[in-house]
Amino acid sequence: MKITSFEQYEQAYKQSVEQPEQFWADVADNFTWKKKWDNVLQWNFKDPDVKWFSGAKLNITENCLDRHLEKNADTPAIIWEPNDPTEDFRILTYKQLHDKVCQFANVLKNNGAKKGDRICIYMPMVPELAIAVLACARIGAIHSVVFGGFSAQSIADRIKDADCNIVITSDGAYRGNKDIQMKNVIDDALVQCPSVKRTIVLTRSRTAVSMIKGRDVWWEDEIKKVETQGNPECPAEEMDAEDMLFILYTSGSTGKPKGVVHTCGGYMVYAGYTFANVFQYNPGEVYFCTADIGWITGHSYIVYGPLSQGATTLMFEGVPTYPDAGRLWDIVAKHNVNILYTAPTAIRSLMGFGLDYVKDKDLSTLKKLGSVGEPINEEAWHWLDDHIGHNKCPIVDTWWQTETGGIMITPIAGVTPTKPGYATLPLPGIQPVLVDENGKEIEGNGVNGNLCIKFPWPGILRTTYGDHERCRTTYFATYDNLYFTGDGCLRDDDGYYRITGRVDDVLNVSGHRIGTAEVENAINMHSSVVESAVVGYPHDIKGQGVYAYVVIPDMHDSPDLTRKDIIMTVSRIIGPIAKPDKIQFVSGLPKTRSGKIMRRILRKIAEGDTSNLGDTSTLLDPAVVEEIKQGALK
Ligand code: 6R9
Repeated sequence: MKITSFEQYEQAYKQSVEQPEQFWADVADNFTWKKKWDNVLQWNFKDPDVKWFSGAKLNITENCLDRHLEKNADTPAIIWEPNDPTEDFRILTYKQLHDKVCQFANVLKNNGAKKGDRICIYMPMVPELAIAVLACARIGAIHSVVFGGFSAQSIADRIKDADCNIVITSDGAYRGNKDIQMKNVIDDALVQCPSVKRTIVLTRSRTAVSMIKGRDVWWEDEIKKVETQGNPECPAEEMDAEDMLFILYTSGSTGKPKGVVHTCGGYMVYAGYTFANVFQYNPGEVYFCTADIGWITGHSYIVYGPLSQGATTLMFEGVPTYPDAGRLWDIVAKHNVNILYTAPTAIRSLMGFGLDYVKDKDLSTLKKLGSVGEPINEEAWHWLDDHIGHNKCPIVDTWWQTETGGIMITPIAGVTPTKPGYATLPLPGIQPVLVDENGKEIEGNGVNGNLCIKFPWPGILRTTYGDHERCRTTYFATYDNLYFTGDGCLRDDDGYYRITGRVDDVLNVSGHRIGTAEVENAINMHSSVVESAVVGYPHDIKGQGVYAYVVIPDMHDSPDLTRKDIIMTVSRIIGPIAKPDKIQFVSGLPKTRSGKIMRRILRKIAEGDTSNLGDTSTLLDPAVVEEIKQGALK
C-alpha cells in the first residue's frame, strides 16, 4: 500500500486510472474485514449513487484497535498534551485505548444507544473525545461531532437535523487562558431538542453545571457502573461497508450547514491509505496534527487515519499561543515529534511573534511537515521550511475537503518534488480535471479553471444527511458527471496543481469554512438590521477576514455599540468563529434591477481595490456604490 519512490508513484497512478477496481481492491486488502466485498465499485454521479466495497462487513474500530493488539498492545496510540503545560500529560497504549473504548461503548449501550442512532459529541480536545468517537463506531452509532467554537443555536440546528438522541459533552473546557462552559451551552441548545433523551457529561474543569434528573449523567459514574457489571469487552458491531459512520456539518454557499455523510468501508480505506502514504509514516514515529477533532482534519488525521495504521497520534488540548507562542515547539521537543501537520493560519500567527520563540527549541526530531485548510502563501511556506524544518523536512501541502474524506492533491513526503504554494500532484486514485464555466474540460498545462474530480474514490461523500437532493445540486449538478469542489485551481507548465481558493460564496477564515449567507442570516437577526451582505477580504493571519455591509435605517445607539451588538448576535447564532472583522454601515446595497446583490463590487471594495469596479451600468442605484467606496473601512 505504501509508495516510496517517484517511479512507484507514477506506476501506481497509471494503474489507478487504468484499473481502478483492481487498484483499490489491493489497497483494501491491507485492512481487516469480517467479510470481503462482492463488488469493489458501483457508481453514477448523476443521482449520485456511489458504493464502495458493497457486501463487505467490517468494524472500523477493529482496524483502529483490535488488530494492533497482538504485536503492538503496548505501543502508544494517543499521547495527550494538556492545555496547561504543568499538568501531567497522558499516554494511552493501544491496549489501554481498546479497553477504554469498549468500556465507554458499554456505557453507551447502558444508556440506550443502538446501531444507527445519531449521537452528538461536543467536547474539548481530551482523550475521552477520541474514546467517545470510537465507542460510537464500535456499536454502530453514527457520531456527529460539533466543534467547541459553535454556539448553542448551531448545536441545536445540528442535533435537530440529525435527530440525535444522545449528547456527549463535558462540564467545561480549557483553551488558552479561557475557561469555557460547555455543558451550559449544551443546556441552552437542548431547550430546542426534545429528541435528546440522555447527556453524558465528562468532568474536565469541574465547573458548576446543572444536572437534570433523568436526562444528565456523569461519564465517571457510568464507567463505574460498567466496572461493577464486570463486562469489560464490547464486541464490535458488524457493519456493512456502506453503513453510515459519521455525519460532519460543513458550510456551503447557501442555507444552513449540511451534514456530510461518510460510510464505514470506503472512508476507512481512504483515511488509512492517505495517512500511510502522504506522511510516509514509519513505526515508532510520533505524529502530531494540530487540528481539532471537531473538523474533518481531526476525524481523518488525528483519529481514524493514524490509528488504522497503528501510529502514535498526539492530541493537544490547547492553542499554539498559550502560555506563549513557543508552545508548539515545546511540544515537539517534549514528545520527540517526528511529523507535524498544521495550518497556514497557525504558521502566520506564530511568524508574527518573531523568531525568539523558536530559536532555542530542539526541533531535531522533526522529519516531515504538513499543511492543510487553505492555500499556504510562499512566505509562510518558507518560514516553516527554514525555521521549523531547517530545510531538511519535506513539506506536504495537502488539498482536500470535508466532502472528500481524505487528502486528494498533495506531495508524498520525500517522494514528490515540492514547490512552495503548490499542492503538486493528485494521489493515485484521484482524477482531477479543470473545467471552464460551461463545464468544458480544459486540457493541457499552464491553465486555470474550476477544480472537479471525474472518477469516484473511496472517501467521497455519499449524501448530505436527510437531503440527498441537496447533495446532488451542490456537488454533482453544476457539471455533468463531475464532482465539483467549489475551488479554483491552476495547473502550471509542469502539470502541478495550485489551489487558488473558493469560487463560490464560501469564506475560509483561519482554515474554517464559513458561508456568507449564514453570516448574513445571523446579522439580519439583529433587531435593527434591514439587510446585509458579507464578503471576504485578504487578512494577514486568518487568510480571509469577514467584511459585512449592513443597512440600518434607524440606528438607536452609537455605531460602535451597534457593531458590538451585531458581533454578539453573530456569536450567539453561529459562534465566535464567524464574527465579522469589519462592519460598514451603508444606506443600501448595490443591486441589479432583478434584485441581486452585486457581490463582485462589494468584494473589490473590501479588498481595497476601488479603481476598477467593472460594469456598474446594470445597477438599480449606481450612487450607492460611490457612498460605499467613500465609507470603506481600511
Ligand atoms: C481539509 C479541509 C475545504 C476547503 C477547500 C479549499 C480549502 C483545504 C487546502 C485548501 C488550498 C490547501 N483548502 N486545504 N486550499 N490549499 N492545501 O480543510 O476541509 O474544512 O472542508 O475545507 O479548504 O478551499 O475547498 P474543509
